[in-house]
Amino acid sequence: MYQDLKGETALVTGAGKNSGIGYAIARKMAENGANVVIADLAKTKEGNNPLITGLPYAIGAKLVQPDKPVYCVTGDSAFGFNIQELETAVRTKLPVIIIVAVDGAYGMEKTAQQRMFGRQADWFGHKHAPVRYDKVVVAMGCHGEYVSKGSEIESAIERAQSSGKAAIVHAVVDPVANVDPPGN
Ligand SMILES: Cc1ncc(C[n+]2csc(CCOP(=O)(O)OP(=O)(O)O)c2C)c(N)n1
Ligand SMILES: [Mg+2]
Repeated sequence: MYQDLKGETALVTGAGKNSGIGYAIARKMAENGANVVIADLAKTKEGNNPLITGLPYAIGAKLVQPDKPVYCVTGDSAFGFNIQELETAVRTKLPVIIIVAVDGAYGMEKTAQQRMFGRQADWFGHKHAPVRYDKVVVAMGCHGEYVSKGSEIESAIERAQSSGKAAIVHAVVDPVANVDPPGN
């Protein structure tokens, strides 16, 4: 996937600076010559890294670079903040590809709790009910893909690209591994 994205436009967001998966991909893509924007680093004036930036920034990037593929890698909670912006993408015919890392949780909060209270303490206040984002977005006029293995993601992205629609790849990630992701 990293090689395939060489030279293409990408926009990465996720979950603040700790979003390991998003940042690992971003770094690799930048090494391969892609234009990478880390949307999470768009700080508010209070200095926070807001979760909500990925999808709207992807739509904006596609607006100014309509001939280049635009990808956004985001956590599931971050995506849930403003999933309704997909209506904008559909209405304005901007086929962005959003890869949603689904651990069913505010994963980075688990990382923070672990740091503060230790691994043996129970995690709290982080879980979501299960949501099939690939199905939700079809009802909004998008293309949806579901992947549960790394080997499936490349073909899912290809199908998303050829759909010509704004597309979501619901990518299942291991919720335990996501507490200590590779880019962390
Ligand atoms: C607007 C906003 N609210 C809260 C936070 C604090 N925060 C940082 S990461 C995070 C959890 C993100 O979860 P998710 O997007 O699912 O990514 P994961 O860590 O699970 O991969 C939260 C709540 C934030 N950065 N921005
Ligand atoms: Mg998550």
